[in-house]
Amino acid sequence: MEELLNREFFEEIREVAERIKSYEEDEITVVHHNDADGLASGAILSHFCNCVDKKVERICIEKVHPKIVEKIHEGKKGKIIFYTDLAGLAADMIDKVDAGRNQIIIIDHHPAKAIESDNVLVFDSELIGISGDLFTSASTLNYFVSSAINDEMRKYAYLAVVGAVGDYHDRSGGVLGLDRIALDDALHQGQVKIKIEKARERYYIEFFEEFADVVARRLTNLGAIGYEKADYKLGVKACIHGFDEKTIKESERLEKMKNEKFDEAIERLKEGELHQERYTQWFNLGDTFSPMGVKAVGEFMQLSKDMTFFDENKYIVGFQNMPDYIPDLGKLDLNASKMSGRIPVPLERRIIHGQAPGLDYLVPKASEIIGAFADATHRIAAATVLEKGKEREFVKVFESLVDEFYRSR
Ligand SMILES: [Mn+2]
Repeated sequence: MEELLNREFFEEIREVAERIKSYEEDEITVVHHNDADGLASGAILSHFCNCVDKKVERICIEKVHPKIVEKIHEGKKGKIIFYTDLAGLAADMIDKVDAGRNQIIIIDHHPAKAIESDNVLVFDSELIGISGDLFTSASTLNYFVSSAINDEMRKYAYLAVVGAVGDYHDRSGGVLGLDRIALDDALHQGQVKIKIEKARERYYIEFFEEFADVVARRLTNLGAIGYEKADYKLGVKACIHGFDEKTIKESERLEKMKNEKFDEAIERLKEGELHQERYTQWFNLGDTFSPMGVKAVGEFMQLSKDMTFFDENKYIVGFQNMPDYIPDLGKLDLNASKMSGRIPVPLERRIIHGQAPGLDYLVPKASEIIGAFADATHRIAAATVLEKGKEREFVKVFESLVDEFYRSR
């Protein structure tokens, strides 16, 4: 594998390994995202900590927000805190909140900002020139880091495959890049079999006796739809121990609830709750998606973005209120709204050809301007967390950025 990857990648792994080796406390905190890739990442890292004889405090969050980070770091000193499948862009904020008390290791594949800090290590594929949108999931990164340090972790190669499929990295017909190397590892170990269906690869995972896409979907149901009742715990457990009947039932129940809520939302948008601007069409779901986590708005848009009630030439921006209760942390005074952005296919083509600005530029930039916190941004899908009540202002700034792009051409 070494010859296939760049040197920086191995230097990063060595750095993580050194920090773990010299760590004398007995507990490590793992903060992870709540979608399939995030749950698989949380499972890999937790298991890795156990492999190096550490206890794990696991915290599943939907979004990186200063108030959430404050709560996580409250009372901690001299600890290692991992953040994974999120926080690539939030390193600076986390560094400020932590103020040198702990060692923070961010393992992420979303666009990131490098920072100069002795305490915060940002291991983000994007910073070493590997697209996290196409070539590596967070699970894949966690798999490589943990299995390079501890050989026992190689048995979890299948989780890298689940994470990559969960993030739709198989969308061109099969997973690529680092994800592919992890897949090869899993194939060689007999953990996965490839099945070709309609010129598309599907990955059958022996451990789950199920395909990776089905497993990823269950995990996303548990983590994202069942977020407020902490069903991600069932998901992380299933990653390592398999799915029991109860967990599968719960995933199905959540999916049914989600479909009902999504249908209701489509009706409301058709009936006039969709606002039209020059370049953007937007809506605010408020609390109507509760008790689903705020990932739901993004998934809703992913499923509906090409339906005919949306203008195929406009950006789609949706908001959903963030609850003030974080299952692993308790009640927080967040007063926050989650924004998701998606792109109908015709506009997507223009973005890919550089004829229109991508969400990876628009969302972080607009967030910076209004003081919001973008942490998961890709060209055609992005999210940010803003203060509740600033939704209109966000759209305004977003519009002006698109306008600026066209004027400058
Ligand atoms: Mn991910």
